[in-house]
Amino acid sequence: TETDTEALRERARACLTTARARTTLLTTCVDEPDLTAQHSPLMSPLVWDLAHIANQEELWLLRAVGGREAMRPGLDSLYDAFEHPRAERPSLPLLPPAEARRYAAEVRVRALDLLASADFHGTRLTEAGFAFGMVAQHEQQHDETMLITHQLRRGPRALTAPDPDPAPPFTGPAEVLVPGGPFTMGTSDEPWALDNERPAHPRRLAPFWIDTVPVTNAAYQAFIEDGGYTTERWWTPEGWAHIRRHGITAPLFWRRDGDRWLRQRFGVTEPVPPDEPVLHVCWYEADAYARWAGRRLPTEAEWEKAARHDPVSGRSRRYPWGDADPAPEHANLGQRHLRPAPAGSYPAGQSPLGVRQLIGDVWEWTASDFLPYPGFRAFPYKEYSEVFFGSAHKVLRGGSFAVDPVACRGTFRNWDYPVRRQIFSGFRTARSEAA
Ligand code: AVJ
Ligand code: FE
Repeated sequence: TETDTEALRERARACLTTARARTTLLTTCVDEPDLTAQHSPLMSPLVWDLAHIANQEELWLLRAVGGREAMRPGLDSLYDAFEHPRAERPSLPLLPPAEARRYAAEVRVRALDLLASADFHGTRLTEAGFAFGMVAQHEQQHDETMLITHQLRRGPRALTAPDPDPAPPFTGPAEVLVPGGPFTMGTSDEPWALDNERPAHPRRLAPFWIDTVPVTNAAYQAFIEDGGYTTERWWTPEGWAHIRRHGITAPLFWRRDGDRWLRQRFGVTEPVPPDEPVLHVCWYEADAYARWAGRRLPTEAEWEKAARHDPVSGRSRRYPWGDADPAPEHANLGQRHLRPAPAGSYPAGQSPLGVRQLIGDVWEWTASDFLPYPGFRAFPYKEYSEVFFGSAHKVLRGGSFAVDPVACRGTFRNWDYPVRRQIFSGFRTARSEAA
């Protein structure tokens, strides 16, 4: 209806504006040399992300939707993520910070202009404002990427945010039984869901147990202290070879100090907080911990069933708490805190079966490779998802404290190499009921 269209138009405008406020903060809280420097070969200079955000907005909104000409010929190639790997980007003739800001602002003025009159019922790209939602999600995803760059950057603190509320240690049941049987995975009716989340399709799972809360630093420390990193049998052959080759003995950013662990976070060193979900572990570490604990990582389908399945109605919810958009009482999202909340936080955000913190706090590694759902169709470009399908990438679910609600849903799928740990990654474990 017309009201729905106007509500989506307003939502798109609000999401684009929220994203830009975040981008602006992340690119003005450090000096110019820090914007053009490469803080890690794994990451782009911040100024690349800024102009890439604008270039994608120009490509998908101004040109694909609006039919406009390129604003500055030559930019597309500089900011094409596939043409230039991250390590190469600092040596490109990138727009200097002031130019990148001007370009981003010019694109945005025109994009909002276009949004005001765009037909939301025309093509698949404009249906329900999809392209605008996609561009807002893209900017927020790069805002998370830029926050990772900030975490890797050395030097004094540049960003601050209030800490999450303290919470008493979680004393509920350690695990929850998810009944076997069918559930609906993925979505066909979430207007801004990306291609890899589609279509909705039935899955049948055996009953399984899943951790009520993400694995904490205290639990992970027990694995370390029990010789987890020096005991080959907990690791896959690839994982074992990887930690040996790179001398990995603890999560990234952890450092031993006498008999305690310290952690560096956004320019501040602090003791590792025991009740917080563990962060900055790679898939191999998550997998080894689970084996040590006599458990395993949940599959992607198990994670989604735990997060979305309502055993009373049998239907799948948008979020663990229901169909309402995320609010602060549901989950730790949107960089309003720069750390995960203590395990057991956000009871209002728990699933019908009582599983907590599935959304927000830490991305959760799953056992699954990133593969297309039955009936998958690449849209609007095959470089968004399709080129990444296969056994090289593992799926992460649920979103971290660094993810904005617009880029986080019960169906949202993230993926990365199993060695990655600069990302805001943690995990929870599971076991089959029969075991
Ligand atoms: C979905 C987070 C893996 O950062 O590579 C950004 C998102 N795609 N620009 C990535 C993305 C294109 C993507 N991840
Ligand atoms: Fe991108």
